[in-house]
Amino acid sequence: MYKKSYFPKISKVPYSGIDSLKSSLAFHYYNPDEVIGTKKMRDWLNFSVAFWHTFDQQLVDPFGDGTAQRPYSMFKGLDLAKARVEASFEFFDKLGVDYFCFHDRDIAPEGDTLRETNKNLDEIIDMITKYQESSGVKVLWNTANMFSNARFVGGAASSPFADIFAYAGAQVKKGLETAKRVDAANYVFWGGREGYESLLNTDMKREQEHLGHFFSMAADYAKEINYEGQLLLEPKPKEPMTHQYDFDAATTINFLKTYGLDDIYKLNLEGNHANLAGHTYQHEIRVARDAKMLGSLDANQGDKLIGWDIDEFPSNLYGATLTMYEVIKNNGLNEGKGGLNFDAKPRRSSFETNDMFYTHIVGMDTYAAGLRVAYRLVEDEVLDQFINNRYQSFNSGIGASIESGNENLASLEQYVLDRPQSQLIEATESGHLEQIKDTLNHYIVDTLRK
Ligand code: XUL
Ligand code: CO
Repeated sequence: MYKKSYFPKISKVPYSGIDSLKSSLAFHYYNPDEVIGTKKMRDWLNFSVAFWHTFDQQLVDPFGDGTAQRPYSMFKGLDLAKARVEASFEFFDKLGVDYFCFHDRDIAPEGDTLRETNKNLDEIIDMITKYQESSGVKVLWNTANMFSNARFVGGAASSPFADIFAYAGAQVKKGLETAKRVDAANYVFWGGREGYESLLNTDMKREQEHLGHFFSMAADYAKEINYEGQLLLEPKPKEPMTHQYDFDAATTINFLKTYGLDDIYKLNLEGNHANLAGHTYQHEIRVARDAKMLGSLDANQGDKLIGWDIDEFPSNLYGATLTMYEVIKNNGLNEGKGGLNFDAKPRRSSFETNDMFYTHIVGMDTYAAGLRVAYRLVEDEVLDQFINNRYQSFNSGIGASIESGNENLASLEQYVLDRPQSQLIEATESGHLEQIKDTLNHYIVDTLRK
């Protein structure tokens, strides 16, 4: 042990209910073993800490250096890597989270060659697997960082340079072996620099074909080594590249279908990425759910007033409610293999050690509250009633005939040709959106009061 304790002033974060309105180092809505409907809260939510934001991040922004004050900042190199692992397992235990996620390069430093880098990685993984055994903490997913190093300037699997494609292949091979060693429930690919800046110097089709080929090689290798976790792609529309190949859920699903990979891969969807693509988070989750490709979630939020990906901890109850609505309707995330990973970091001004806890507490409580409200909405069929009603004209008559494929354009013409405008207007109904939103507000307030 480098230190006996990294967070000596903090004890296990308890569930205190809502007796006090003031935030404290306690959960007000997250009561891990409480059963909501069919599952315990912890199993609906499978909360996960993102190693990179919580233990590596120095809280830089595009204009300023890091501000973070961390209890292991006196260490360097592999010592720092090891101290961070020690700190992280103390953190998971005190916070009461069951999972964490990491990139290969978050947890161990690079050497000069991949062989040296892999050796560093193995040393840290040895340590992590020991901690996993004693604590029971699991890995929700791991991934390869193929975007920070200068070699990935033009991408990894979509790089115009064959040596870099080869390097990325070798790195993912090690990543999948690591996933197997730590028994990661999922392995994630976020295409950091898989995209392009300008078509003036890019062969888009050739790059996308390379990418498709890369993902099929990765799937083959996962099979070869019997890695049984779920493979996931994580869409993001921009940052760092101007055009990202995995723009959003629909684009990514289309990409997977084009390369015959849609039976193998599912999606890891992130709140702020959805917003950057001009969607709500709920939209992205619904697209994946409808395609039966909902894998896991990176739970964070953006800020409409700032244009970049700020990875803010979620605190928006409305958004969390609608996200959890989709999760419940999906009966959980990929049969319990998915979870809510806080791909989120404290604000640059929240630099104290305590803030590492407060940020996770607000994120966990927000989603726990969202789960409680959403479960009631589903149970009471609040939205289902509105929606089923709205489409009821397709349940009989011409609507049922259209849905069963018995109509064609000529028969539809015959049906409406002489229908006066007044009758057509009568066939429509108000969407009652404000009424629904009012009901939703009542559900949020009423559920959380209890
Ligand atoms: C970047 C992002 C990544 C992925 C993993 O915006 O979300 O942290 O989740 O590489
Ligand atoms: Co993410």
